Amino acid sequence: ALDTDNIQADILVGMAKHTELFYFFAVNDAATFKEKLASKILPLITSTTEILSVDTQPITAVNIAFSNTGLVALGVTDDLGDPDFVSGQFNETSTIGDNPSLWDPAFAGTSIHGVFLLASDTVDNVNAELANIQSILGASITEIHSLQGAARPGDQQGHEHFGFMDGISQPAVNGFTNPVHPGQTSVDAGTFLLGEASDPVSNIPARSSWAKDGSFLVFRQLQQLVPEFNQFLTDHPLDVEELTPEQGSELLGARMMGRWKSGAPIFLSPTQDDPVLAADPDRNNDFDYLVESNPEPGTENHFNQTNCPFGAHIRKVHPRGDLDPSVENSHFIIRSSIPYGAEVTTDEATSNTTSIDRGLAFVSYQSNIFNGFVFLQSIWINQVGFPFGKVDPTIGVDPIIGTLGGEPRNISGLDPLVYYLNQTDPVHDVVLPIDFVISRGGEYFFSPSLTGISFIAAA
Ligand code: N7H
Repeated sequence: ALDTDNIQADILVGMAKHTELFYFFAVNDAATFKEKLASKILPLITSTTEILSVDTQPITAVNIAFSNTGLVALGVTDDLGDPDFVSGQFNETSTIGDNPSLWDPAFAGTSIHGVFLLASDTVDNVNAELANIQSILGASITEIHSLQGAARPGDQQGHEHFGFMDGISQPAVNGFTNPVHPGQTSVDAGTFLLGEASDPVSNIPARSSWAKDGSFLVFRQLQQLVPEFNQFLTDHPLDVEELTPEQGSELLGARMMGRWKSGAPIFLSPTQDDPVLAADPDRNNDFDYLVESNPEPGTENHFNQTNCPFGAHIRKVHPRGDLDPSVENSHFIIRSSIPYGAEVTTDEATSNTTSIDRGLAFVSYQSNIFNGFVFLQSIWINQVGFPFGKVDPTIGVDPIIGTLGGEPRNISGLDPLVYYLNQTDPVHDVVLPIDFVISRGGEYFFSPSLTGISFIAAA
């Protein structure tokens, strides 16, 4: 079993509650910072064990993670076996398809040393804990940036800003996740935690000593242009028999995502939403994209995107059954994101124009940044041909988050009727005129175990 007393809470369980603050800082005075880290900050850090039981959950859960420049500033120069971590995210913008001129200046460069994640039921609680941490650390740190995440209000709780339910599909971690639901893939803990079973990186001493049970945290501030997204759907309803234009718009959005707004997978419910299916953890992941007999005998998976476009968001990032399981299973991430920014205002909705910044504070955990985030982003999300081997060699980038540098994106198979006929003519692609998700930057961090934090403090 995993040592859950030693693993930070956000990695395996996710500590996002109603509100979560990401507080990015630089260290000015390493000696003072390390002394306070050991004496006063470490006792505040929430472990997996603590978050799992209501009796031990703190009012505000606290996690901490460090960038490579942060570890170096603190005197930790051990090789962690992860070149992307060493580069930092800003140096990889071209690999991951970002336009650095659209990045928030706070993320441009490698000046962020660390991040506190503070999660609670109220902003007041979070601010009180932040004030506590600031008074402990005093002038030894400086704030570089902060981002306040929050669950959306009312019935939109759990839904991201485009309106889709998030957090439905996560890999199961062997030796930890219980129960495992149908359709959930079980993977060894070393995919997420350094030094655990099947850790893909070997012969790196730190991974089996102080860095064991830590995880790389990829942070991304992903802006979502919600009024523009909604306008596009409204203006381009899929023309499917018996659907009203409104339902045709709904269907287009669902086919871009691979799930209805409720979370029901379109592969299982292709023409209409099914909230009961969405809410059932024993059914809402119980599918793959293999079509053997449906709708016509002999129609194979790579010819058929009737139920789900080859390039739908959830298919791009988790191509269930499209790939050999040995390939698919080495690219899992655990996601722990939360929306940020206010609800769309009436002015924005009527003008179809974003004026307030909102989006997703994206967090993923993996034991190797290349296998996880970078691979998904560069080989799957932003590759026009992926999933490879289908009848259409130009499927398009991910319609939700893929980008061609802001150029219009041709997406295959969004119209179910066209692909029922196995046509490949690109004239039937839906063209997305702009990117509805824009990266405002991010950084790569290492989220150590609690003993790892002690090691860093003593370095
Ligand atoms: Fe995605 N969304 O809220 O609209 N994502 N995602 N994502 N995503 C998923 O199945 C979304 C992003 C994954 O196992 C759902 O839990 C948005 C990045 C993975 O079948 C929804 C943004 C990356 C899955 C969204 C965004 C991923 C997944 C369905 C950016 C990786 C699981 C809910 C603003 C690099 C797929 C669910 C599976 C699901 C949304 C970004 C990855 C609704 C808005 C950058 C692995």
